[in-house]
Amino acid sequence: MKLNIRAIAFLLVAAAGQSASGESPAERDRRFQWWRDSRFGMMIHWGLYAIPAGEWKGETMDYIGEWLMSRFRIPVREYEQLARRFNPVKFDAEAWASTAERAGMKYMIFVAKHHDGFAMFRSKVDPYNIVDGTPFGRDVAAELSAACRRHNLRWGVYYSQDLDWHEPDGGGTDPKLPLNGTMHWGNDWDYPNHADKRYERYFERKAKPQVKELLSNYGQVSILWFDTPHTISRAQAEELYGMVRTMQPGCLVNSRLGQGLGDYGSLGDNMIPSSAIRGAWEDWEAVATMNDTWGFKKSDQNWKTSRDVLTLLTGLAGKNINYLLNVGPTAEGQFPEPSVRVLSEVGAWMEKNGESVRGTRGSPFAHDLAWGPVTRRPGRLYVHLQEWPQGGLLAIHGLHNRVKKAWLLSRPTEKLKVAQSRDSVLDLRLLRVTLPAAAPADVLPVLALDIAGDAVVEKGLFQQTDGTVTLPAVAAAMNGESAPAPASASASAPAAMGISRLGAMENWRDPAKWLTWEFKAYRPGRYTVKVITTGRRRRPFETRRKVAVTVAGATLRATLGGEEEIHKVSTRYYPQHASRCGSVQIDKAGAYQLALRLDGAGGAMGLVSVLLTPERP
Ligand code: JFZ
Repeated sequence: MKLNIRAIAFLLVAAAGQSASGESPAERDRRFQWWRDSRFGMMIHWGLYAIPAGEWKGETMDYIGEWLMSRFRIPVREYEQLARRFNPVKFDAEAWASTAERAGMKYMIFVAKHHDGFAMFRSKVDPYNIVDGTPFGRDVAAELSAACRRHNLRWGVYYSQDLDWHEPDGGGTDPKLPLNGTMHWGNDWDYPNHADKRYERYFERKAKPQVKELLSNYGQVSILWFDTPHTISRAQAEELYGMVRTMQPGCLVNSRLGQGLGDYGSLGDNMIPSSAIRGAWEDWEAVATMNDTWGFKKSDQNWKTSRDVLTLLTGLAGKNINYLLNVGPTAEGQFPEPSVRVLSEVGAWMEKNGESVRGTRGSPFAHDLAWGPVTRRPGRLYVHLQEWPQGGLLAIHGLHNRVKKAWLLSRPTEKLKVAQSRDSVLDLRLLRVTLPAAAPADVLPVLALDIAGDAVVEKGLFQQTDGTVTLPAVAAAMNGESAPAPASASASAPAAMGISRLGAMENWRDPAKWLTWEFKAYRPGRYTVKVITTGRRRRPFETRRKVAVTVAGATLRATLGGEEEIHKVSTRYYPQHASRCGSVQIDKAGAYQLALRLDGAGGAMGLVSVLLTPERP
């Protein structure tokens, strides 16, 4: 392996766990500027798997379509036959790039090689590719990257650097550690003897040289999106990172390269955090499907609506998180019609309201307002009105700036009435905006507020103008000390308690630790107290923990029953449940503390928030 001085520098710095390549925060911000301003990108999962489209010998698969070869344990020699049938005569790079651009997307990430090992680009490394191995014979990566440049889209590629079911030395954990009840990560049906596998042979022969081809032959590459790092070593990950940064210095690498390397955090599939994320990475990207599969499946018609997509896009933007939305084209080379329709509707919204997403940064408030998520740019705030205030009377607590002007982005000539006051007891500013009494017909209206200077908001947590008090896990103070782990604690000790990528407090088992929140309430009354928890992917409610909630001099003891499932597009894959713990009286406006304790032993739970709701709205 020949590495120039620059690459060696990357490796030395990366190995030291410092910021990649020793770049300064200012250099890093420059590298990230276009990506942060974009907020919205398209991922494309397209390959041989689009031909069977989720069906194999009469059986429809119950998993994501690009995993067909693994799900049906199809022998390599049999799966390879699909390549001879791959002739997507309707493929039109211009149409794909134009659809992405018109939807308001600013970058494209094309799956160049997925786990099945088939390269969707010309590769001299391996003839198992779209140019040499199919009747189609065209380099779609070359056509698509050129079309992206014509349509103001940054070009990025996804490469499965670890899993490769076509190769005897492809990665994947030991089959004794299955992915799920029936499937394994690696190919143990053609290559059952795990001990014979030498990932390093695969890495040197295929993965590394193909990544080099992708970095050399398609002009500027703005993102290298790696995936499922089960086997790759730290040294191998450093080598790939160093090669990317040497050959494409501005390129961003996601965290699924593995071994803690990369430039930004990739959330789990369809994982939508309930709060802004504080943790391993400064920048984060959510990756999501438009139905429930990445690769095309005939049977999957569970399409999200444009309102769903816009709710996710604006909710994520309000948390400084990019939204990478997937399209799975058909074997003929076309985007599924529902995808095209939804993206067209999203584009129509972006035409009028895109300034509330593009080039903005996340909310200055501690969490979404009762009406919806907030984004900002210097001198301006955007409130995405997922809920329309009764009678059009919008009130927002906690904004310290003078509001100079208010209007709906979809009605730019209609200036709205604004009134600002200050609650003397709580020293809490109150903004009132008079919107049209009835919500406009357009989906997800956006209120723009021109403010004097950059947004300054009340610090801490305070009652919303709809009377609710939301206490998010991410804003809790952790109290108490865990009992020291017994010396015999094995390496498989349970994961530590902390805020997960979902924005929830996870792995909270130890009753010796409890959470507290300080908040301001301005409205005396009786309040229902609910604990909101989140489960694992698509799992029903499973905690039933006993808790004790202490607030306003009262203590409520309850067993979390998860009786109310919270149905939002953001909780579709990671369900959230509300458990009622009782009600408390708040006698007067003022500052309060709420403490949440575990009562006795029990399973871990993912705490999203504690919610106080007035019993009389
Ligand atoms: C991976 C692939 O296996 C899948 O086929 C698709 O390409 C997706 C975008 O990425 O699936 C993952 C990888 C990581 C997580 C979940 C699914 N994760 O970290 O939770």
